[in-house]
Amino acid sequence: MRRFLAGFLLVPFAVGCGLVFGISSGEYDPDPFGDGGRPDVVTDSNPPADAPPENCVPGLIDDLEDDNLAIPRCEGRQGVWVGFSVDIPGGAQKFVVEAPGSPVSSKFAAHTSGHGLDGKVGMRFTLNQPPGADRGTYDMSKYKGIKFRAKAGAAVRVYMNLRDKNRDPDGKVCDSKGTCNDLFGEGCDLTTEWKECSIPFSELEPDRDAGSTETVDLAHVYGIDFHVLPKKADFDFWIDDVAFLP
Ligand SMILES: [Ca+2]
Repeated sequence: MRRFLAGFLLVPFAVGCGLVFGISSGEYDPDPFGDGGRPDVVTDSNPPADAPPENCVPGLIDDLEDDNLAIPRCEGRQGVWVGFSVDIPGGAQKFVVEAPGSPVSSKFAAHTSGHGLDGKVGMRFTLNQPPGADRGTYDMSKYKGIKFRAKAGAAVRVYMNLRDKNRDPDGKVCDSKGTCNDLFGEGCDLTTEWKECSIPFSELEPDRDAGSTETVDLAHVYGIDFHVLPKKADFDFWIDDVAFLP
C-alpha cells in the first residue's frame, strides 16, 4: 500500500535570522543558517513496514521498489525514511514514495517538494531502528562511501550527511563540544535528469568546523540525511538507489 505523508508547517516560530550566504559549486554547505541546535520537524508518524528478507541485496540500502518508507531488513540494517524541515510559518513540505523512480530501478523513488521553508529541508532514514524501537547505530566502516541516484525539479545542490554518534545528539557526545548536528557530509549538483552521485567517505566534512581533525565515526552511524537549502523558494527533488560504495 502506498504510504503518503504531507506536513504543513504552520506553527509560529521565530526564525533566527534572514542571512543568506552564497554557496559556490563544489563547496560544502557551510551551514549558513546556524540551525544545528534547533529540532527538525519530522513529517512521519507511521511505523515502517517490514520488507521481506528476500529483498536483501548486499550493499543496497534502499531502491524504494517496495513502495514503502521502510529500509529493507538486510545485512543488519532496518529503518525508516522521513521528511524533515525546520518550522517556518506558512511553509509546507510533502514527502512521499512515488512513481516513477530512476531509470535503473524504475518503479518508485523518494520524493520531497514544497515551498516557503528555510534552513535544511529534505529526507532522511535510519539504519538500525526496528519498528517501535529507538534508533541504534550501524557499522558501515567496511565500505568506502555512499552512492545514490537523484534528480530535481530545477537545478539544485543536494547534501548527503551521515548522522554519526559523535555529531547526532542521541550519541550524547557532542553536547560538550558544540558540534551537535554539525554533520559530516558532501554535496552533489542535481539537474532535472536522473544522475548518480558517488560520495567517498574520505570527502566528508562537517559544516561549521570544516578542517576539524575529527573524523566521522563510520562504525556508529544512526542514519543518512539528504537536504537542500531552499531559502524559502520552491524545492523539489528525488532520491533513489541508495547504496554503499564497496
Ligand atoms: Ca527505485
